[in-house]
Amino acid sequence: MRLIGRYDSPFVRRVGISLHLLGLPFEQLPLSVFSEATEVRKFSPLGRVPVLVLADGEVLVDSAAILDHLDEIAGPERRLIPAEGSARRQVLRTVVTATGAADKAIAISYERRRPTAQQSADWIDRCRVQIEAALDGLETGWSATSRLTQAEVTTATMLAYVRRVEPAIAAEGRYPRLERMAADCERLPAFRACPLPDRASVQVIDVEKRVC
Ligand SMILES: N[C@@H](CCC(=O)N[C@@H](CS)C(=O)NCC(=O)O)C(=O)O
Repeated sequence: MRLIGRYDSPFVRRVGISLHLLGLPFEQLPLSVFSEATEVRKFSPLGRVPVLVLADGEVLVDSAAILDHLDEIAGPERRLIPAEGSARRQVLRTVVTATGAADKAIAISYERRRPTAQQSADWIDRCRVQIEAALDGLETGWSATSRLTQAEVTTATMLAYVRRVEPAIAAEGRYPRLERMAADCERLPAFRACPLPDRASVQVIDVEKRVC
């Protein structure tokens, strides 16, 4: 399988980490949706990542659809979103809250790519309020589980991305339960295999306007 996209995207990163957790071998094609948009569109007409190209050439787009397929391959014991019942609903509730927050952080990041005079402070504030509401809800309702699920993977990757785009929102100590959970996740081999670019390289990427 081939995963298209870079780990500066929380959506690509959650797919890469899930592939590692499930022990599914893949190679990554780290195309940028900006500087390599033409290449990305050859796989996905929308020009968005992640894209997963299966061994037989079938192309899956959108992280939720990709993860759904990976869970199907993994089978009932290993899948990262439980197959049914309240456990499934609980994980999905967390996942959609976390992906919603990631969407809003990406919206801020994209707003900042526009010429300074055209950026809307109101829009950025609106997104910030939405991210904070999502994080508040996740923090309040967080309860540790005995086994890693997509709830942890998606929340931890979202938190890392929010920290990079809007460090003040996720300042240390503000969301202690989420911080502890994310720190535990980031130590796992699957997370370490899919690192967010470090701050120094991010600045270089930002200058080149190649950041997600
Ligand atoms: N709902 C999509 C969101 C993916 C997404 O927002 N990808 C960003 C990268 S972080 C992207 O491709 N942006 C380029 C664009 O939207 O033009 C998913 O879960 O895969």
